[in-house]
Amino acid sequence: RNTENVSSNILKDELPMCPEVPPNLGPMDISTQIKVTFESIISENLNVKSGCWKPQSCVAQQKIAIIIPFRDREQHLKVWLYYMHPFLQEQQGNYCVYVVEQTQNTTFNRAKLMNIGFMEAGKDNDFDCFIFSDVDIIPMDRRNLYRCSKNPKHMANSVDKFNFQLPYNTLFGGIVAFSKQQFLKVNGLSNMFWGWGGEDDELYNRVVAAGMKIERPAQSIAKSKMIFHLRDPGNKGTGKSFHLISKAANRMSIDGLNSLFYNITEREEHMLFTKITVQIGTPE
Ligand code: UD2
Ligand code: MN
Repeated sequence: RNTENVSSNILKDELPMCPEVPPNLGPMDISTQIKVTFESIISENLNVKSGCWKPQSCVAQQKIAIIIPFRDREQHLKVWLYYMHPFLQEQQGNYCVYVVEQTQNTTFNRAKLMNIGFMEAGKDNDFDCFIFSDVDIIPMDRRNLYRCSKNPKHMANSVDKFNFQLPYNTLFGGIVAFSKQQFLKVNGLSNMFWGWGGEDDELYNRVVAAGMKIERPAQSIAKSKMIFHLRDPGNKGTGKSFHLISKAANRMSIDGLNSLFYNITEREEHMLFTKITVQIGTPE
């Protein structure tokens, strides 16, 4: 038994590091209209276990947790999983997928779900990198690397919904990547954004207030599609967020990861993702 361990360790040590830029990446065709079942996606991704995968031929440079805030978007989740498992594998990522689901019938709070994903994934593994993605955005080019950088990275800067342009310079929604240190530095996101909008702009202000810059991939490789949808019933915009956004720097140290309360009601390990269902309360 001891010798086995030793030899497998040696084998592991002999694996080279994966290259910084994985080989042979390029554009891909995607259709957001595809009809797939969980069973068919599982059968095409048998190497994925509890939502996790890592390359066998090299040692990945980062351990990545992908966090998806979620409620009642099953069709979108299927499309996302169908495209993204092969995509992340082509990129030689060492990754796990977490779906953080808010329990029904309360106002949606995307930011809080993202904070919870960070905390809960961190209990499973020492992840280096956290990529927060909407369930409805699929990149169209494998060169858009799902990796963390020296600065927090905004990866959805060329979405079809906005004609592949950045609608405004401080947009920070859709997909963002933070190293563990970067996310801790901004104390995560505000927990105070109930309903649609503003939480991403507030996060942008936190990053700036913490003295960091934002990176974006080149627009030519960042093209992505958002699956068409209407505004969800439990996610109406409140219109009250401007004040909160502008005061991000003042609140950053007291509103975020260190003021986060929630109850996990269920944790399910599916083949393609871990699902964490949480009660997060309601706006006062
Ligand atoms: C924009 C941003 C998004 C977020 C949002 C405002 C881009 C490309 N996207 O998206 O990141 O800042 O504005 O909050 O900039 N969700 C559910 N169930 C719900 C409601 C939301 O699963 O009932 C999740 C899901 O992952 C969804 C995400 O929250 O993709 C954002 O909600 P949205 O898609 O309705 O918002 P959208 O498209 O305006
Ligand atoms: Mn959307």
